[in-house]
Amino acid sequence: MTTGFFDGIAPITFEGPDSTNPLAYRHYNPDEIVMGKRMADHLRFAVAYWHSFAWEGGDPFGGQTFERPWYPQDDMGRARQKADVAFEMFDLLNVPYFCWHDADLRPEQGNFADNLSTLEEITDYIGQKMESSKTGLLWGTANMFSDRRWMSGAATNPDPDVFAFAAATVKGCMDATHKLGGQNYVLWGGREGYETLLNTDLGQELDHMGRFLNMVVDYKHKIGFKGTILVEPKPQEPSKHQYDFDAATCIGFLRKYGLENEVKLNLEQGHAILAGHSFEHEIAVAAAEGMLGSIDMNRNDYQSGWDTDQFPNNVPEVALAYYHILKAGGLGTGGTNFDAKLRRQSLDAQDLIAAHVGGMDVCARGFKAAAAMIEDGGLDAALADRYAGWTGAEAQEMLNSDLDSIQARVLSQGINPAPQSGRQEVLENYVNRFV
Ligand code: XLS
Ligand code: NI
Ligand code: NI
Repeated sequence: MTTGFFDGIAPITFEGPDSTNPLAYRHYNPDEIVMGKRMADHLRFAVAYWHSFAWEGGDPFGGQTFERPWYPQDDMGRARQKADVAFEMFDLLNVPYFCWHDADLRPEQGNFADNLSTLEEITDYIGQKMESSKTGLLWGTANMFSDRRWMSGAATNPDPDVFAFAAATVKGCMDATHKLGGQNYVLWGGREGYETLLNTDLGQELDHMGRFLNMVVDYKHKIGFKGTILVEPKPQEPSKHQYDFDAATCIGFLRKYGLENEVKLNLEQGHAILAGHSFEHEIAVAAAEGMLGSIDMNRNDYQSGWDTDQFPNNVPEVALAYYHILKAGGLGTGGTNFDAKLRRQSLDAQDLIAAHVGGMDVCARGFKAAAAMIEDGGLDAALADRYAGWTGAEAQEMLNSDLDSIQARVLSQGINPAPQSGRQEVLENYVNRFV
């Protein structure tokens, strides 16, 4: 028996690029082999429970616009109904993964003991559903930013009782993630930052955050959780400044607190833009350090300057992101999570399906373009050519020498570099052949 929420919508299948059916995949063909692997296994798509089922359509100027049979979300019966609808959507989309926050799954109870027991109850229910579903858990996480108790931070809160509440909460969420076979556990610190330095001891807060994350890693090993611990950079919003500002900042933080071999990054397209970067920049920075973990795929409205969490629709942008992911050896335990929500005027069940179908198709198209560029090898050849000088023995020896001997060599050989073209436009034209 179904909930009826998606009545009239058939399972979404691949119909090819010529299809005009708005509810069909035109590019995402899960079983198609690309670079030796099923497309589904490269992309590892996930639905974000919070945007698709918990968010009610509010914005800073107005409240709920959606009407769903599982509202108001203050009751465990309706939490189960919400889970039923979620799994119906996962089946319709044939999506391999989903992701959640504790607060998306069950109502806030106002105290820790009841938060924990209701989380256990609903994740047991979800676990039963997963037994007959093809959809697995990409990651779980704790929402430590919505309730007012978190207003001054979680692990970075000046009040040690909030640190304790946060630690207890994360333990419960890690246990639930482990129970459901989660592939990763994510920490995004929306309120781990500050509103004003006038009331903030930045050094102490960072030390607490480093200690907290070490406890998370210790607990992962204690319970034998094989997934990856991920932190998610974002420069601001909701805090004025967030400590996990961008990939480079997070990497410095992880090294300072001895976590560089334990924790990787979950990078989000819109967060990269908020930090003044491109998505491929963030991916390349993480990949260069071996810390690429997973991606949250979305886009911002480039005029509004907010984290608008829209579904992706720009193939060339997505192609460059997947190009760097493929170059880094793929997503590993990570995946492509649609941390994306409908516009608040998109009221219908069909909008929810169409948004994911479009997002998956845009990603598949970009991914295939990226794979074609890798297989063609044009960018790699251009790189090899540009750095060819460094393959010489003299250049390599220089890296192990010193300023004295380098100066002597420049004088004796009369070294006088001849500038070479960077060929940016040539390379941009090359990319345009594929996207
Ligand atoms: C918010 C974040 C959030 C994380 C999970 O901007 O992207 O959705 O992905 O807490
Ligand atoms: Ni975000
Ligand atoms: Ni995110």
